[in-house]
Amino acid sequence: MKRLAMAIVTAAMMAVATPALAHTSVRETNIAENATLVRAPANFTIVFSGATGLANVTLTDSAGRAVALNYTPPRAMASSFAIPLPSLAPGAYTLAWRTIAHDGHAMPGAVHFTISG
Ligand SMILES: [Cu+2]
Repeated sequence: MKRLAMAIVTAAMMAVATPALAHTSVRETNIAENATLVRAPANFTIVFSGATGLANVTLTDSAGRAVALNYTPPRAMASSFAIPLPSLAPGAYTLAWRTIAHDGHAMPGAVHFTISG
């Protein structure tokens, strides 16, 4: 049972890391998955393998409450984005986004991180 759960988690992580070939993939984020940071950087930066549309970005705390972001995605496609972050209280957060590929398909992505304070 434990093995199965691990396999599912691994598969889910791979699905995030390697989206379908026709789509852009995440090259780099300045906050690594499961990172623990003393404080939030001024911006969350994300670099994709090619130009993509960014439909929306959300930040939620460990209780699932939305943390307000002062950010509107650009209308034009781009290969990198910088999302200003507010100062964050210690706790666990999920930064999630949705990109729109050239073919119109939406691709979700997320980074989970903890602010240790
Ligand atoms: Cu597609």
